[in-house]
Amino acid sequence: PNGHSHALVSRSVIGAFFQEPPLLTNPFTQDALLRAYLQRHLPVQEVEGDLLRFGERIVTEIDSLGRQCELNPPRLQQYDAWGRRVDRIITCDAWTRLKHISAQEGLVASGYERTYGEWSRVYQMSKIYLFAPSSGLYTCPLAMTDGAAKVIESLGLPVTDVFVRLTSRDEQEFWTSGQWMTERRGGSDVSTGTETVARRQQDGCFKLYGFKWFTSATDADVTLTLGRITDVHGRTTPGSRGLSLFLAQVWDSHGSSNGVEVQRLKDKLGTRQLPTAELLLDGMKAQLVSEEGRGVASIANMLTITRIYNTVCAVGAMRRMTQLCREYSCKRSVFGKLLKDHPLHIQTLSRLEVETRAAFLLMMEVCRLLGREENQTCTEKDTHLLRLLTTVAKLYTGKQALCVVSEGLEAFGGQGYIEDTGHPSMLRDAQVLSIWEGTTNVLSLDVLRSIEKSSGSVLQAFFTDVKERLLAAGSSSALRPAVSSLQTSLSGLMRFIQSAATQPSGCLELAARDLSYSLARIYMGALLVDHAVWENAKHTDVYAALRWCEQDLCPVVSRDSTGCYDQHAVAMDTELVYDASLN
Ligand code: UCC
Ligand code: FAD
Repeated sequence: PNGHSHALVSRSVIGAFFQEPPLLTNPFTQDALLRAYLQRHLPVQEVEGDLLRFGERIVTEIDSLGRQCELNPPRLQQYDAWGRRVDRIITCDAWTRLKHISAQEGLVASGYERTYGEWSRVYQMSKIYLFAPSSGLYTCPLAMTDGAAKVIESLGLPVTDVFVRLTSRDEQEFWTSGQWMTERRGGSDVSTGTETVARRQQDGCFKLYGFKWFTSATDADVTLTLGRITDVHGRTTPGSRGLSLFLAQVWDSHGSSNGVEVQRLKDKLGTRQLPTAELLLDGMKAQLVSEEGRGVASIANMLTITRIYNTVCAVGAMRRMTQLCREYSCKRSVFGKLLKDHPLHIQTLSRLEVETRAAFLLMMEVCRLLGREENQTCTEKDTHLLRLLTTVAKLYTGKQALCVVSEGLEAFGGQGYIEDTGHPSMLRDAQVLSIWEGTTNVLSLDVLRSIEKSSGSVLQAFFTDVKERLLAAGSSSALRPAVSSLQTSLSGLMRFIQSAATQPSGCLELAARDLSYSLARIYMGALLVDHAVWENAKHTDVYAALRWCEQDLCPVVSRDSTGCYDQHAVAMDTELVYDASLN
């Protein structure tokens, strides 16, 4: 009898207001900087058309597949019903579909077809950048696949069949690769940490025995991995000189493993879409693909590619977050007006936009340099810059992505924290970007390695390039404050490096992270200025450059003045950190 009043009550409890959610629309059309960059450097209609179409496919098909991968994470079936060990990694259909789409779209292939000559990597990475935030982390196997193809190509390995599969556009033929470097003793310190041994077989192949502690996308068809070759007495050479690089097929066509036991799948904070496993190698048949003892140097080609992908995915995440925040600000009304009409909110979004733009331009510059290297159009300066900036970009954008994504979540208020909006997974996934493929500190030390190994030529290339870009902007009065602060920072950096060269080597090591940040901020500033002086640039490009250059561009100089790189600071840092435990 009181059904009517129930309806009223339930309506009054639920309320009539429902917030419109942020909508994903074509990420290519929404990306003014990407379009401007391509218009400036690669104004090819075919490229624009392909990205426009691909952007639409991301909205209508790919984004929901990526989400399904998050909701249906991989499982490990270790035994069959009859007790046989099977070690089957079961992934969802959406994961397989993303593999097929990756092949169809030539996400790896286009890097090797080189249709656009030295701009081929820019084209390929533009697609990866659009794809990444919707891809359910399928970019991870793609990164390693591209890295493996790069190793095969650069070392001229006689494994054409594998190369063809890794770079195939045919979804049935397409293979992915793993990258197994980390063992329990060390993921950074690979040369001490690798205990896997490789025993030579009579047919010239090797069998590998060891334990790989982190292996992502373990459903990969092949893998590159490191091991120590035993001599006739079963002994191995310690350190980096004892490591060699191997290529192995992981599963055969029936899904049986090649001497690999999957110990367990990792239970991770994020990257849940991705099967990451601990593997026992118990006689995995493998082919030696480097000179004996040149394993680390040989896998470095793979690291270059995977670190560039890391950067591309970091910037992709930042751009997706800013796009969604912008969209939401036009729908969410608070205190009587839309978020977009609250200047403080827009100032917050504008800061995220500046970070994203700076990161984007650095990412594109690294991709451009990679494309030049692969098309033999690289100058010596380009080669040095590629070596340095690959590392600098990975370490800096990994950290930026986490900050931008975190701040972006706040822009949705409480909804940013709610699982089924899909936003929290962006934060979880951003956290890994500064850990895998080399942590921030380890990569900062790699920056030092690249400088030392080139006897400073890498730094020389950096200074020359920044100066050239600033010189070209010299006549712009609007940009003068940015140019001037970049020049001051550059001189300070030069003085710091000259003085550090006379200090004990520990000083430079202590300064490595701040030095890397300084290189990143100065270079990003120079790129923003360079973009802003382009004849078709907008006044917002000038504004972005000015805003970027207002921050401390050279923390290594400001921190040095506090004495934080001298030996006394080491002792004090130690006391501070272990304050409680030293009592
Ligand atoms: O984390 C991983 C996969 C995650 C999933 C994939 C995600 C892809 C992104 C997708 C985003 C969604 S795989 C594990 C990654 N692991 C690392 O990155 C290791 C971090 N540790 C380092 O980078 C260390 O610095 C080591 C391992 C490279 C240090 O090894 P060594 O043997 O102690 O170092 P050495 O002796 O300094 O270097 C040995 C040789 C040298 O060459 P030669 O012998 O000719 O003098 C170095 O110059 O290797 C060369 N080398 C390099 N060359 C070392 N690093 C590099 C480099 N970065 N570029 C060029
Ligand atoms: P450690 O080396 O023990 O580092 C601990 C801390 O010490 C870090 O903060 C580091 O910055 C710092 N540190 C280390 N050395 C120095 C130094 N010299 N100076 C100053 N600070 C230092 N690995 C693979 O090989 N293949 C994979 O597919 C793979 N997938 C992964 C997937 C996920 C989700 C994760 C989280 C990791 C994966 N890894 C993979 C492993 C990853 O590459 C390593 O975890 C990473 O390189 C760090 O190594 P570690 O864990 O041994 O840390």
